[in-house]
Amino acid sequence: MEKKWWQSSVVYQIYPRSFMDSNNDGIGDIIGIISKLNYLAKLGIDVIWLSPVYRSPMCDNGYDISDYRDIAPEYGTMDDMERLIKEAGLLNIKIIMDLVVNHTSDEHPWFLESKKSRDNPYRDYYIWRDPLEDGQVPNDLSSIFGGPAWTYDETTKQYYFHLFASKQPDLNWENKKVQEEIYDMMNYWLDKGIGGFRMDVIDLIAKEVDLKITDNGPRLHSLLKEMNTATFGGRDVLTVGETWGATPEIAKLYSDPKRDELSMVFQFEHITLDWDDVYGKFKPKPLDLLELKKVLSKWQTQLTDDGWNSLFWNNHDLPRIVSKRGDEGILRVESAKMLATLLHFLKGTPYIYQGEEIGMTNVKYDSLEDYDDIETHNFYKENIKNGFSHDDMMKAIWENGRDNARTPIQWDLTDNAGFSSHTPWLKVNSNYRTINVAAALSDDSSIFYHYKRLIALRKEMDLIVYGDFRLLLEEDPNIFAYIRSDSQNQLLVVCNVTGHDIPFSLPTSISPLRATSLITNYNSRLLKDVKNLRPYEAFAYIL
Ligand code: TEU
Ligand code: CA
Repeated sequence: MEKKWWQSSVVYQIYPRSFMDSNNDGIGDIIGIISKLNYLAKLGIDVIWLSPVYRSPMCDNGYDISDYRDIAPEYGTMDDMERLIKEAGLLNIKIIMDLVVNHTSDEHPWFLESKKSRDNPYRDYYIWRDPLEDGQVPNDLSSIFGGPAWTYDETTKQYYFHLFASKQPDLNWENKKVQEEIYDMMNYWLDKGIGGFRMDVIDLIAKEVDLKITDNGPRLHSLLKEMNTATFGGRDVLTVGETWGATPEIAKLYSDPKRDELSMVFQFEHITLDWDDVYGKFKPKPLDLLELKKVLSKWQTQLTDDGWNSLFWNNHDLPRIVSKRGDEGILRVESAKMLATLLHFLKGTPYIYQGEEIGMTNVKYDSLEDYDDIETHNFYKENIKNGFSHDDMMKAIWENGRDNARTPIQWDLTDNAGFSSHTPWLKVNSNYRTINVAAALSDDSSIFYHYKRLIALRKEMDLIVYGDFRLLLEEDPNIFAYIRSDSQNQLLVVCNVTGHDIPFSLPTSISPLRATSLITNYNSRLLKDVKNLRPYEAFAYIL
């Protein structure tokens, strides 16, 4: 397999609204990001995935775009954006843009035209259907944000289709003109020198609503091939698709280099293991650690040369990993480092979500009003109707709500965590006086420096990027251990995924005698002396 720059890269996701506010209006912005580029360079990342900064009414914080070729005024100007690309470039950091093309905002000029009349030239840019005879919705498809996927429009007496909020009408990808408009827009951004795209819910674009197929529609991969040819195909960029419905087989269709589609996809099997089959993340169930281990290692062994993995615990839709799979209390630092170690030595491209590198935690607002997220509010209403209690819903929101990831970055211990001198759009987590970037930077043993070291090791050792993966201690629910190997070296990674002391014995096939320690979250020992693992202990040795 030909080597690619994005295979040895580490990506850092920025959610602009919450990163850094430069003009003190309480909202993060592009100039704020520019002011923190040196911090990111110090961490050592290669790529920024920038969540949407396009013009938008912000019903879903920018995932509802009303102009793909302009910047939201609260985030800055096109000049700011070009400056960001340029200044990041000077630090060898590429910017990848969020490509949200399953839907637009209902305030996009295309939709404003489309809804004017049934014979408007833009009518077919979206998906319109007649009501059933009794006036009912065309079918029973539902929105991912709750409620029906159809909204009635009085002017033309038809329903339009939306897999997310009613303010996010789905584009009709069967229309050639839609395809051409999107490809033009992608080239517009590529010409500005961006490093690629993260493609929002890309597995939904080939939907066939009349057949009630929403993800992985029959024409999906031919569409992506066409997109590749029309846009980024000839350029050396990173493309990553968000694909909730991907299995390893499907992931290979996207990421097999021979197929000319995408670089890689985000799969979510390790994320949804503790979601309820019917109510999803708002009715979480206990996690079986052995299952988590099986899923992570399955993806490692099934995507080898004919595909590429992305590696992530977090993004702007998911709860903070240290709260979810570690300990946000007394063992916060140890557990955050363990989770980082476990992930960063796997084969694939690691993604760090802003704040993860300092171990930011979930937030627990007492009042529903303090939450901003549209998904949280919609599901609160819907589930209360379905008989959930207020307390159960609040508990589920505290555990899995999207605002956990969206609280402002905690830069220091001054007011509003140094994010802004104005009250921020979403309340800062009250633990900011102890958990913040300034504190992390001034402590050699902080989570930040552990991430920095993991990133640096990836640059030094090809084995971490390309080595084969082999799971050890397969049936052990408490220990996640694996070997990465190439023709010259072997790397052993051992993680205690629990908060308890766990007895440990090395598989007899491995000799500890020449092992040299690479990284640990406690003090290092000779491998042959390790007879137990301390709570959340994680280490790696070169054998
Ligand atoms: O997310 C797609 C998606 O289906 C889930 O993230 C969903 O929001 C939910 O968390 C599952 O329970 C993408 C974006 O990442 C998200 O922020 C957007 O709201 C969504 O698409 C619509 O663009
Ligand atoms: Ca601002």
